[in-house]
Amino acid sequence: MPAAGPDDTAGGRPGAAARDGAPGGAAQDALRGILGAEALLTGAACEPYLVDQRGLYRGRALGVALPRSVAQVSRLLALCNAQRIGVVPHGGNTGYCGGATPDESGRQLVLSLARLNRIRSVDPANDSLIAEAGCILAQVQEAASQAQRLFPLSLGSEGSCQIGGNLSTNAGGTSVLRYGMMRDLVLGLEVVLADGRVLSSLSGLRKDNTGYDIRGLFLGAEGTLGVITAASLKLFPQIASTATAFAAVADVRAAVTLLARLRAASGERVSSFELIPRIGIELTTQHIPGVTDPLGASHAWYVLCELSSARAAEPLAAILTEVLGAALDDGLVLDAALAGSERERAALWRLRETIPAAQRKQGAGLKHDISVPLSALPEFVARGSSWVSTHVPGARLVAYGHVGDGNLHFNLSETQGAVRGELTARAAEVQRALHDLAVSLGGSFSAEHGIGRLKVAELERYAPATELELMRAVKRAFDPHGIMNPGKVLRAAPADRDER
Ligand code: 2HG
Ligand code: ZN
Repeated sequence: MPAAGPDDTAGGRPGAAARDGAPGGAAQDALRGILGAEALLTGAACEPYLVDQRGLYRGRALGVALPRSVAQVSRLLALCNAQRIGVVPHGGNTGYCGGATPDESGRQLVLSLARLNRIRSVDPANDSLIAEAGCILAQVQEAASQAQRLFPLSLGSEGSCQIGGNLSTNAGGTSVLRYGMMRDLVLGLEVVLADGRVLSSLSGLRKDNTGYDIRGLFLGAEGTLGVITAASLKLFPQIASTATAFAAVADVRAAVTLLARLRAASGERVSSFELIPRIGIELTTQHIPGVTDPLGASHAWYVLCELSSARAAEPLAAILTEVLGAALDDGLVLDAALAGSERERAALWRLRETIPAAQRKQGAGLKHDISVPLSALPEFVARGSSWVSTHVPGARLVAYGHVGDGNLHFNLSETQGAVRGELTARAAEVQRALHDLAVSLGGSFSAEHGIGRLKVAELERYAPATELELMRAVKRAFDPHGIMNPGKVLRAAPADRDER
């Protein structure tokens, strides 16, 4: 599906040279006037910004802007809006759906937020901090920790993903079960609108019932409504004790039951509950140096579960041992190991967090980021696995993820020695079957990775017509000329095209 350009009929207006595929000299000069020459990359220097991390898309760009201030972002957007230049906000480039990659026209401007990377303030008494969009997630976690607080968002890519990207994609990760997704961790935003106006609500209020939640619209909008430049984020008490276990479970239903038992026994102490299939251990021990199998015998399914508390004197290990012991007696759990040290805990998490990297090393793969109500998860896995083994017998199912959130990465990997390209050639058919199944069980075809460019057609297929209509109306209201991340989340609607 072609990505929609911001404006294809603007010949004669400023910026037309850029749109016509010429080097865009006038537009580039104007951008340099705002940013300074060194902050506009052109030519080969743009290369790292033109490909998404999965290698699904390769675009071209008019340039890559690296503004240092919100004022520069504002002037830059005002210029792009006037000249109908599409703007593609770009964070740590760790997204899964191509949301930060420009299209192939060479007419779009990549807007990197990397230099807006200050922690503006920390307010421990209000349990909040203000971070600029280009801050790396780990930098935000560190700033919280220095104030004896916790910023709980936790992702495999936390050493390189940027907070602006986390906000724009409403990132999830491994502690959603306890703390919610990125949307739940935000108190306020600073956003530059398509026409350059700046919206700011960074005062860190927890209560502010004053009309529509305009701010909320930018979370998960993937830069299609405006550019988030800073956010006021919620902080929590620091974790003082944890207990982590790796347990083999009888099946997926047993995993769901175990989670319920752990929750009941520990109150709000379950912070992570991740499902790992046998192949997750095989792939990581084979491809990732230093990863070992935590249990002796081989089992079909495992969970990595963690209890944590802000109180040091909490008997978390005792609770975990007791619940796992009872589950062993009942046949829900087949074997289990508790992490006896921080080093052992880190090793368990390394196993979990390197599954995507190990899957990449294995060869081509297909990814499905589905969610269903927890009660339907065993049925989804049973029916999905059976569909895969019947229809794609040559592939290996690598289904893992955030069981506690009803979210699985129901991925497929090419078997070693498979004919190159055979699995990827069937991507559309496999995706259709698995997404249809998730939706038929009341679930979602995109639980935590967003829409980007990859799932625009899926959104059109599964979103209720009224919702799509409203989304398009919101897009028109915020971005009447369609310059903000064109072709991501929504394809340009016919009405938008007429207007141009
Ligand atoms: C994870 O949970 C990430 O590890 C990546 O969301 C999932 O690679 C994937 O499919
Ligand atoms: Zn995930």
